[in-house]
Amino acid sequence: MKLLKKASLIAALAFTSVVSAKNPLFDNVFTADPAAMVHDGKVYLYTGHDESPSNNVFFQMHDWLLFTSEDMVNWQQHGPIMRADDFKWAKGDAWAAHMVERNGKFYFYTTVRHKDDKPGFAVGVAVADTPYGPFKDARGSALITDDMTKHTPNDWDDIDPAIHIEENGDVYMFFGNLMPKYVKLKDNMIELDGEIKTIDLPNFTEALWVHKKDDNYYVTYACEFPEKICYSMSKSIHGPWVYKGILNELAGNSETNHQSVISFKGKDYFFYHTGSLPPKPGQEAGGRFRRSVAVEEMHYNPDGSIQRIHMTTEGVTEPAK
Ligand code: FUB
Repeated sequence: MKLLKKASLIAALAFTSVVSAKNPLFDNVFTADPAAMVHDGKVYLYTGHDESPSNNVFFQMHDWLLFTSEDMVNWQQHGPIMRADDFKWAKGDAWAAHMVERNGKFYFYTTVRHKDDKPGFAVGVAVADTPYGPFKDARGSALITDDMTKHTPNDWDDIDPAIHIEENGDVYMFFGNLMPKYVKLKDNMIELDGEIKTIDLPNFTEALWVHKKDDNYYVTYACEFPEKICYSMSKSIHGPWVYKGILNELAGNSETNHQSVISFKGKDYFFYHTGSLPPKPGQEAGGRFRRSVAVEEMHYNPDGSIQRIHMTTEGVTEPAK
């Protein structure tokens, strides 16, 4: 059985197909929780994988998918890069993740549900020598477990890890649901280096993402419920964060709205997910548990603030050069 799983994973990795941009980006598979990484002239888009048979059945998410593009218009579809149960201590639930490169290694921070010895959602970290994998658990245990934070009673308050590496090499992990939190990581990328701190972000729900442009830090996050994307700005990774308002409105037909921001070949892009994939014969349409990743160009104002995202059906039509 184990061998079979490995074999099908290798087969999936070998299989790639090319699709052209439109929104949602991919219509042959349900994708969610985009986490984009720019590396060596290429965009690596890691996504969750919605497999719920119906929008009345809660999330069924077992693995994470990978798509790549050299121009933001043409996308190569790869197979799954990892399953939640590749973490031996995890039960399943491959929720939002984040990939980052450090010193030639690729670290994949993931949300998963922990086995019953430490119940609740947890954060794991896997590592590989290439952005395609193969990924293996970097610690053999969770980096964050539910018992480590007590700010909210729910057992899904330690989800959605997002990494930011400072220019001096310091690494921070942002994460959380209902209470936004961050913690410094050691240089080895797989251990905490200090206490977990909280941040003040209005109407925070989940899906933190931190990026820096010029001398401004930005934290974008899902706010309210159903979710919009809001953002705050700061001059330091430690805040104070100044609330700047709504960046993206409710995304069609989905209560969640999980974003990812990149700069690539001189342009800025905003990934998000919607529930707007139309039905196909024999297949229920997209919706709250059957989501699909989309992307738009993102534009900054001269004062560093970000213009409201304009969600489109066309997506990105001009190839990045
Ligand atoms: O995809 C499962 C969960 O839904 C993610 O972890 C959240 O950010 C929300 O998108």
